[in-house]
Amino acid sequence: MKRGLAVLGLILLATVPSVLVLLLVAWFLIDQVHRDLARAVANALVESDRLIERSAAELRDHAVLVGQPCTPEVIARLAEATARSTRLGGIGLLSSDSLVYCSNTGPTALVTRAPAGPAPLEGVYIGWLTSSTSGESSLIVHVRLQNGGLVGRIEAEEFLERIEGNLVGRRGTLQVALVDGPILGRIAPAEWQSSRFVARARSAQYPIEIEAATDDTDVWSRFLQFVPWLIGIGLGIGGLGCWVAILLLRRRRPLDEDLALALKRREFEVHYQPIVDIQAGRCVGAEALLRWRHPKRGLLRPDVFIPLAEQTGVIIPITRWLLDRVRADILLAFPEHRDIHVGINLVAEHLRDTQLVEDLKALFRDGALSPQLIMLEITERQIIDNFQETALQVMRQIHELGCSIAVDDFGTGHSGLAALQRFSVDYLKIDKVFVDTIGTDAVSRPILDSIVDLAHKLHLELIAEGVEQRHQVAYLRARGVRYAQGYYFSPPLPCAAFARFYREYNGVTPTVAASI
Ligand code: G
Ligand code: G
Ligand code: MN
Repeated sequence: MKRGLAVLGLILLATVPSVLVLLLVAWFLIDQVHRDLARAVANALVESDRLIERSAAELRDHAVLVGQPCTPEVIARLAEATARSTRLGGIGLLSSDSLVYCSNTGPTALVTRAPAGPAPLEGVYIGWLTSSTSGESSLIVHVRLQNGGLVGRIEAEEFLERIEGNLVGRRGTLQVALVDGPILGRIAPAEWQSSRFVARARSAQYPIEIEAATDDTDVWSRFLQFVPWLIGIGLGIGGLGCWVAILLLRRRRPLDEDLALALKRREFEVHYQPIVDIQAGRCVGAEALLRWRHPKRGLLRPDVFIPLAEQTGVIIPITRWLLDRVRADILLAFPEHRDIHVGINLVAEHLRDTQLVEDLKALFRDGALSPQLIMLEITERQIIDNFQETALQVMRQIHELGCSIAVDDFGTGHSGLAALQRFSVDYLKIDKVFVDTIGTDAVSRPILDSIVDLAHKLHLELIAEGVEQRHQVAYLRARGVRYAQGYYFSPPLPCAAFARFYREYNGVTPTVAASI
């Protein structure tokens, strides 16, 4: 569950920055398009004002004609001026009552429309003229003088092309309209579809409004230029995220977290190392040794996790589970021969209160298992550490139940001989280091003999541990040591294998249960 959340978090960590970068780029591009459009409109307005001013200046060159009658000579001069003009498509003379009475094409009585406003005085104004045949409007530049004025016509198409500034070439559209008047015209690329982005502005001098627009192909084409970068950034961030994710997921969970769950997940096993009566040549039981089948680290030996279980307190429920397991194993694997003695390892924690005694009582409650079969092993060091009232009481109660007590690893701790007497134990387990001295001239060699003598004087039974060689067995037997365990007889075995060992060693005919 926690791990799932972690994975989700890491995926987000890897993707969110990429998405944010993508959004940022999109926002940046859209903003860029808006600004480009605004700039295009501003440029177009500058061009448009300039075009109107130049046209007005050009018209003023012919101011002498204003007020003259529309003679063929005047018409010819207007036609010539029109032909020479690069901007104007027609020039006319304006009477004092604002009527075009003469133009390059001849006498006329045209009214050009100007946007509503105060009656025009001297100056430059613009208006429009809508063709009665095509319905298209053109821009009319008025230059008003005292006695009349001049007008010049700029074709809408010409006007747009002059102010456009290649916006259309870059997939835009440009439209010019007169304020309170008609749309003069619009130019757009042939495949123009929609105006997703629009910018609009008015001239400060003339009632002209210019609008520029583009569709999103502009954004897309810009976006595509960024794609290689985006892929690079995305891969970079994603890769970094994955790398971190893998590192975090690979990181081993601390063992104590696993240990707390191991019981519930049924990851423990019990192995049995046979204990042999070397005087009688019989297997009499075993020491129960925990194994932890860790899902990732494989089979773990107790020296790795027992200290941890002690620190975290889970040793109490683990031992309770072990006791139940041992009981079930004995009842199942030895249905007829229930004289299997089993040694159970304790820790100091077990001597601090009477919980263990309660657990033991529960174990024997239904009478199926005899308390005499259970031997509780406490190391010498743990006994010394617990030289106190509660520990004494716990051990007394263990004895009252009928179980026996062994001092484990005897000789390796501070030899608390006084403690040994007060605690009244039944067995001493001679540590392997002393058994190893048999047949050598090690300095510690006499200790083994001392332990054996001591045990005899205190009427304690001895169990030699870590016996590996025949001459060790011979020596121990000759010295009167009764029990031994070690690789010479057998390593710790799973229950079924131990049951087989027991039957073979003791020459018991196999029963149905032996095949377990
Ligand atoms: O063979 P093995 O590695 O299992 O033994 C290592 C030590 O782990 C043993 O000497 C024994 O003291 C300890 N040990 C094994 N099983 C248990 C157990 O169930 N409880 C406790 N407290 N110690 C155990
Ligand atoms: O409870 P105790 O600390 O005695 O546990 C004995 C430990 O020694 C266990 O880890 C067990 O697997 C191991 N062991 C048992 N017999 C032998 C043996 O003959 N030789 C060696 N080297 N180790 C043994
Ligand atoms: Mn032990």
